[in-house]
Amino acid sequence: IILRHDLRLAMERNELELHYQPVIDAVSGSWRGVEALVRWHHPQRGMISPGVFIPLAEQTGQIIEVGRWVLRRACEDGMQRWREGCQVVPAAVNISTLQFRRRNFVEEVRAILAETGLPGHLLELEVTEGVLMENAQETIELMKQLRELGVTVSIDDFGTGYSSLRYLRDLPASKVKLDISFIRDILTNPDNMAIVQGIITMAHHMQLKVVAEGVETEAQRDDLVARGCDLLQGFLFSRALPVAELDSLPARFP
Ligand code: G
Ligand code: G
Ligand code: MN
Ligand code: NA
Repeated sequence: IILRHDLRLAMERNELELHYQPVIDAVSGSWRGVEALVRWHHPQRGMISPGVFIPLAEQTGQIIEVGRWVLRRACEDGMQRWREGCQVVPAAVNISTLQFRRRNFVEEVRAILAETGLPGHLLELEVTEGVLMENAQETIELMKQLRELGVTVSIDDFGTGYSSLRYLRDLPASKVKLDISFIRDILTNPDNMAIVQGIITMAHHMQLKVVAEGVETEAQRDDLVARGCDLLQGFLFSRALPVAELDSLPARFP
């Protein structure tokens, strides 16, 4: 098992790494963004998935420190790529509910943007539906403040929570990300087909873009494109890669 102590050492020893998975335009195949996904390169245990240590960090409160590191690194990497004249697209960073809800979160984002020099429009934040359920009014206010910095917010794992669709209507978010579970059997499960189509129709009505995650096959991609999905992400295009390897990918996916 992983202990609080191990995670503290991991931070001190610089064992966390940030990888990036491209998000592409469903129609043109060109890059529209990247999602930053943290990894823990453990000296003995090898690569530890965030699915393992993020829940632990949330329990111990260390997610605040881990989250701050991720945010800063994503902004630094984006800025570095900009300076090097690489193709720069917005980076989406996952934000835990605890981190988002913390007093001064917006100030923290503002400070990191100022310190790294990254323009706010090159940063997106992904929050889950859980954030919406606790205090909708406060969430709307936070998102408006982030928007003033140029930073946009996406609703991650959409469709898995129990948030009211009414919240979505009132929310200054820019994208919803369809949960991977809907995509996995979209071609064989009529219920999932209907849910995905319903979310896309409703999101478009509210001026929100829809991102499908976990796209692994061309058949899934074709179905999502036909249903009007805007953006695609998944192993069909690329897994998450270290920042230095992003340039080995095509500028446009066929
Ligand atoms: O990359 P992978 O599929 O192993 O990610 C597993 C989970 O960990 C995903 O649900 C993802 O949202 C989450 N995750 C990855 N990176 C971060 C991060 O930097 N912060 C938070 N809060 N969650 C992350
Ligand atoms: O933030 P979120 O929980 O949505 O994180 C996305 C997760 O999905 C990451 O753990 C990432 O490694 C994983 N992932 C990305 N693309 C694919 C894919 O095509 N198939 C599967 N099974 N997982 C994927
Ligand atoms: Mn995500
Ligand atoms: Na997701």
